[in-house]
Amino acid sequence: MFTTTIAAIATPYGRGGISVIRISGDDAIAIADRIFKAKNKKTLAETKGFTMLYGDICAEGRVIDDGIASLFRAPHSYTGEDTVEISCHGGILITESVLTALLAAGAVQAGPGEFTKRAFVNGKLSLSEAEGVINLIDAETKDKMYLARSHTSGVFSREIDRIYENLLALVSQTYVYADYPDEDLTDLSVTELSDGIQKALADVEALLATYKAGHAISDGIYTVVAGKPNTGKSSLMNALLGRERAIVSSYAGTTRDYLEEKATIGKIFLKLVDTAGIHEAEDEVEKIGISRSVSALEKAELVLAVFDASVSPTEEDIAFLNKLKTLPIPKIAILNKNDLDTDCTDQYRVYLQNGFTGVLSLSAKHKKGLDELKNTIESLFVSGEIDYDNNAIVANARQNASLLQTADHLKRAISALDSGFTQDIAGMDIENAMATLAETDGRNVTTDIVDRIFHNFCVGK
Ligand SMILES: Nc1nc2c(ncn2[C@@H]2O[C@H](COP(=O)(O)OP(=O)(O)OP(=O)(O)O)[C@@H](O)[C@H]2O)c(=O)[nH]1
Ligand SMILES: [Mg+2]
Repeated sequence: MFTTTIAAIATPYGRGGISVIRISGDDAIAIADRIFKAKNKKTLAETKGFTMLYGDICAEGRVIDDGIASLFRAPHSYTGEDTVEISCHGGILITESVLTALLAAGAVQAGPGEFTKRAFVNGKLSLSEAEGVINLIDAETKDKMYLARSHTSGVFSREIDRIYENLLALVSQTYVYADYPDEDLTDLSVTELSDGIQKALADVEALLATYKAGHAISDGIYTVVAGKPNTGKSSLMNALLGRERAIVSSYAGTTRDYLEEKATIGKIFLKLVDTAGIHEAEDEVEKIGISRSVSALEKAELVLAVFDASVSPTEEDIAFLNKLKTLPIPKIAILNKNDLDTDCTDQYRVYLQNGFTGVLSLSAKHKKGLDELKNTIESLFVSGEIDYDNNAIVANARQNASLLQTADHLKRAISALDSGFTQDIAGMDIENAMATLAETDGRNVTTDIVDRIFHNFCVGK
């Protein structure tokens, strides 16, 4: 399917013990033989797959290093093509020289994710398994790593296949009906067909219900810490990060520009944004900072609204709080500085009765009450333990969108039967559902989507 043989450095750029340069394609073995001379005098061409040979690596007419060539013969390789992986010493110049020699010997430089794209196109991986590979590489939290592994090991793909097979069995019965409408050949009554579709819809909806957690684990939740100046937003940011990242001072207007950092909260992570205090400002720079705070709020998936509960609420607090109530996302009100004697928490609670997902009194400075805040945040997205080895979890917006379309088609099939249409009419909706379900895992997806997904990979993977 691919005419070129690609090569790329598969290990990170830098000094290290070993670097690996990968070559994949019809000419991979011949090209590797041009630069690699095994000590046992055998060429890779006359060596069987799954073999490692030790030998010299040649470039520019001389031996530049010695190393290992690992040979994988099609289809038994990551890409499904003939593949050679050359391990050399991990110096930047050595590694680049090996790659340059391979390019001179006939390979072309691989683009980002091209090895995995070939694996997908050659049927070695489903799309959700390939997406799992990039998440595994990108994982900075344990749960993102476990979820990615669940995808690379096919837990999600198998669930999609299972639902697909059930729909295929149903649709084949509707074909029998369509071909012989007057004969009593089909085993399925309308009620049984409707039950079967209901069951598939329940399976799809169960998957859709996992996206909230999958998104929080895999993508993180864009969370904005907002409030008036000096309420303790940056102190809260630092407390949640567990390090002194943002500048904290008693001067109102300390944070001028917004600051984004990742904070792990149990199984999920937040893309936590500290913002400039929102108020009527005169200063030009401050005005820009405040407008950035407002834009961040517009993108937010969760707001931590910080109030200084050591002083009574002002008109400005109440106006801000009422404005927040109009945002259609979860909001947690933080009544900060509860360590001070002048704790006015109860005065705030009067205004916070509706429209907030949670109201918590804490001290960001003294890191008191943070566990409750973390539990509240985590429980908005994840409840209980997650069985990554057995439960399929939707991990990205693309998968979710295909499943939403699948659910719509199935609902249409059910209402067709409810309205008295014949089985073959419902069958058309089931077929549409099968098409979008197949897209979820990469069958039927357009090349544009495939290109976009693999573009997010690193070169060499
Ligand atoms: N007593 C007490 N002081 C706090 C607490 N949290 C923050 N502060 C103090 O309040 C002041 C302002 O804190 P910051 O975290 O800089 O507040 P901010 O909301 O980021 O302020 P701006 O960036 O100016 O909008 C600092 O002097 C903090 O030490 C708290 O829980 N208790
Ligand atoms: Mg600040």
